[in-house]
Amino acid sequence: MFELNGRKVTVVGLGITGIRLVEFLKRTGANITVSDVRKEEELRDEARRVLQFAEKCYLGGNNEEAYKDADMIIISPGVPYDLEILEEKRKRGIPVLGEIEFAFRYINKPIIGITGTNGKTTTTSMIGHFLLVSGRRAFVGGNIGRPLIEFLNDYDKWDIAVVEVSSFQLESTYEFRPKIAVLLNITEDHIDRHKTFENYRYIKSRIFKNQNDEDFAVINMDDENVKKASDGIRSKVISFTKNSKHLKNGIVIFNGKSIISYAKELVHEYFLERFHLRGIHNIENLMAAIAVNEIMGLSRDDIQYGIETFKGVPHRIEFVKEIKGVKFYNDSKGTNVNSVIRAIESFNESIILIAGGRDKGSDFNILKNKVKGRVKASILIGEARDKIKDALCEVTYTELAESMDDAVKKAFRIADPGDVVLLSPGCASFDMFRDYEERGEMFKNIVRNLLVSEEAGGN
Ligand code: UMA
Repeated sequence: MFELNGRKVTVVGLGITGIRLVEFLKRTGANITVSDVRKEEELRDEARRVLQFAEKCYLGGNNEEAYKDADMIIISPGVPYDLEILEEKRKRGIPVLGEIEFAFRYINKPIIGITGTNGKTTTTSMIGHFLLVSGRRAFVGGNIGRPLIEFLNDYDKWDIAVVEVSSFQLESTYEFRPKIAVLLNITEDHIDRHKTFENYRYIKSRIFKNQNDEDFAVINMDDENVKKASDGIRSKVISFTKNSKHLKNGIVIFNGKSIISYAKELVHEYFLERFHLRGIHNIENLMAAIAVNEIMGLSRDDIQYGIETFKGVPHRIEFVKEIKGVKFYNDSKGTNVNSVIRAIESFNESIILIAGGRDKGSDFNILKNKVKGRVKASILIGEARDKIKDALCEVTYTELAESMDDAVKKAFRIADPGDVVLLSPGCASFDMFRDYEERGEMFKNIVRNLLVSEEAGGN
């Protein structure tokens, strides 16, 4: 914990993380400086409101003055870790912490950290749901859209923090030590920021770095990269797998119909008939969630109740509406190539895929095999649309669209009754939208109004 009264603290980035940081810092008596490359008018209202708490504000660029004399610098996840000015401050011994690291130093309660390339949000929500329905006072946050620093606003309200942790956040951790760390899977993502896949995998492994034999690691033993990233860790390992029938200290699928846990002395069976989520990847997420909640001491019946009452998360293969026999699904959170593969695998129906957005240096050729025979058309949007078209045009019909509205209408015209229209972009949203949530909400609104606008002859 830091004594911040009167200390000069620079907050870099005034998105949701920066806003919550400034609110917290104000209560500590710190002397706050804020910096954001956006101009004041480009900030959201809440960010403009907290500017009044700052002694100094540097907006519209990355001004070196913002860092001058700082005793500590706290960065938002979207701020590149290797900015020159930050490197220079580190060299001079000034602490440069990510928000997760900073918040962690103030939290003396168990933290469950969930990372992986895909499934983090669903698994985090599932773990939180199981804990909450069993009566535990769980804070659910992190990369899921609610910064961990918010925990501190109501410290006494929570007994435990369930935190989705991204590679952007892990990159700037030093002492962060979750009581239970979950690593779901590692496939290529964020190469534009982390430069190489090996570096990305190394950053993911940091979730285990400070754990010791009193802590737990929940890992996917079917994923070679997860195994590499968890090699030599000191915590107690609970594995999960879809390929083995029995696993000492682990969780397995039984006949595709139930999950058996050998994690504790008592063997438990969990039934899947009333599990609402599609796709084998969600069974993997569920196995991880079961492992965590068994470690947390939840009863078998509480966990089974959680399985039956969890309805999924918005923007993750979220059913929107059925129109004239065509089902529309919103997977706007599918921001990398592998999540598109997982989404496609979740359907037996023929798919019209809406994809595209800002490329993160991905190889879309990986999609070819999955798309072939399953995706009857792909409608492509955003900056990456030509690159995706080049990758997919041999294996499916492709069409370019100018906007989300245009894409949805084109997809609907191609679709036959019984088909699925799936928005699973495989890209970041920032070329056309504020974030993936805005993209998903827009998709849902267009779908909900589709018949009305089509009948009015709208285009
Ligand atoms: N900014 C600068 N300088 C820079 C870069 C950005 O000043 O060099 C400013 C931007 O102008 C902007 C602010 O920083 O005003 C945005 O900060 P941010 O990108 O960290 O966004 P937040 O709103 O604080 O949201 C962040 C996470 N965003 C990113 O990692 C990009 C959210 O994850 C997270 O939910 C939130 O903190 C709470 O923890 C989003 C995400 O896309 C969902 N995450 C990536 C992913 O899931 O793939 C990692």
